[in-house]
Amino acid sequence: MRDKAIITSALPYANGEIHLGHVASTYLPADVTTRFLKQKGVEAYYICASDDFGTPILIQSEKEGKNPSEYVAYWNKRDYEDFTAFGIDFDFFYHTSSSENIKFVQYVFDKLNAAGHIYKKEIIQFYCNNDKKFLPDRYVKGICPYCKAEDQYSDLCESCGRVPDEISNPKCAICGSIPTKEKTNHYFFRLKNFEDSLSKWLDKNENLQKDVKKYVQNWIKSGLVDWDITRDITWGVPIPLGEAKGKVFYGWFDNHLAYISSSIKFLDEKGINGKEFWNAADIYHFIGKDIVYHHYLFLPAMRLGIEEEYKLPDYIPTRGHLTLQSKKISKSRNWYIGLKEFLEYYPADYLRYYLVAINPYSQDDLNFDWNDFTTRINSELIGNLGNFVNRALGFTKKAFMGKVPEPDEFDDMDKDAEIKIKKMSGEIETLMEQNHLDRALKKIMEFSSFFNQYFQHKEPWKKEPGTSTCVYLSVNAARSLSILLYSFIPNSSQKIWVQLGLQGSVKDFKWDSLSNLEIKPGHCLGDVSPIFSKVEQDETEKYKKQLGPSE
Ligand code: B3M
Ligand code: ZN
Repeated sequence: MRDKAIITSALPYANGEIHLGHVASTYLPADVTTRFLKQKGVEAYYICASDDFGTPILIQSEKEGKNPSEYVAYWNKRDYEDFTAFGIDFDFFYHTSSSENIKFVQYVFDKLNAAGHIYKKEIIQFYCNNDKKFLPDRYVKGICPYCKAEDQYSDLCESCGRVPDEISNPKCAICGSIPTKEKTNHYFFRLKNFEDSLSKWLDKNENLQKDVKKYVQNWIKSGLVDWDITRDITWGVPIPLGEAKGKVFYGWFDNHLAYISSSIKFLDEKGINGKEFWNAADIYHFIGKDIVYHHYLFLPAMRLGIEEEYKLPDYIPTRGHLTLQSKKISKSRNWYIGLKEFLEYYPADYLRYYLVAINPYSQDDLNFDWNDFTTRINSELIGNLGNFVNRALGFTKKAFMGKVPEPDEFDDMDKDAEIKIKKMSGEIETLMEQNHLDRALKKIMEFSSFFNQYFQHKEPWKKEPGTSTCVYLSVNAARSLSILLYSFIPNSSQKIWVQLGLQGSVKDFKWDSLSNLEIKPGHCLGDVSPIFSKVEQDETEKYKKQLGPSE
């Protein structure tokens, strides 16, 4: 672990609302990791931006009669608000259409071009004589040549998931007329040049997931194809060549460069040399498994192509997709739950808890299930954690007027409990560093459960000898829990902190201190009340209907 880190998560398209699927695979794991690194004393920054360019956005803005800049500005703001409500704590949220990014993208292109990694080639594209436009990607609809599904975009069949070489029965997606085929010049990035260097980089980077590495290596072995980086549309980063007037870059050429350009802007404005920081930091790009190709091949190849002026990522944590009630999320089929709406019904921490708990560090899909959500919140968050904290603090209030007593001698069980506290920081840290957030959370909950049983077993309410030790250790364990849980459920963690009567914000307390017994005899607790409230099954049923998706 370096003492500096930049964390990014896949940039959300400025093209619609954030839903549970987005946050589960990408934004939440990245946020939890950043919060943890900060607790560890790493100078860590979480940088994100809206992904503003591309044909789908242009088409949608045209449909809504807005100009694309207005359209993306709306979604940039809205997405940021939704993330914030969920406790996603970006240090900086910018946009790919920023002047800084446009400049940087053009700079990178010029450098790649000068190094011989770019070439121009004439290609045939669909063209609409009615709209007087070339029709890339989503501008053409037709029948999928593989599965024969109708009404599919030319760049992706949503029914079989394949990318058609050429769509059958092509129609202009704007006016429905039949397009012609015209010649146009496009620029290509020589991805093929990078087969060896990419393969070497993958081999030597120990921090990348093994299973992902393996299949990316297989793609490389079967041969990479040069990459068309041009679009003949009006919305995008202009290609900085006189001969390329009216042409812009494909969105995947410019979007990931905003990881860098946004970081540099943010850091430079803080008075930190952005480029130096980037190159001295651990670089994390959190993504979902559908964009492995882009992050394990395009992105590193482009950085290699500019001679690693900005270092390649150290970690690309890649996770699977969220399904809803075991079915694939689909906005067009209305099978999704918007984040904003969900948070009108349940506290952010309930969702954060659940989505980390069910989310392994792997590409396996994970499933949001209403019953499971209700059960886990009630039994784990409330029955275990909430119950322990409330019992320990409530009892201290009642029996000792909120003042932590001087401990008596420690019997074996007390000693065991003390060791648990002392070992916790190291154990959890290892899991967090390995990206196993779900396992870390599970272990924290086991710690809570241990203390629940400890408290139960000690029966302090009988006021027999040993009571004060039990109270002293339990209150300290609650303090450890507050620090341990900060990155997962920050609001609840802060509530515990305040109820413990501790000053300031839990986030300012360094990780390693969680294993100290820092609450001393004589310390006074704050006001104590239940941290969580139960999720009622019949309410869940009601919300489930309101929030969708409906079956
Ligand atoms: N905007 C969203 C996605 O495909 C896309 C990510 C860009 S990351 C540089 O998940
Ligand atoms: Zn047309």
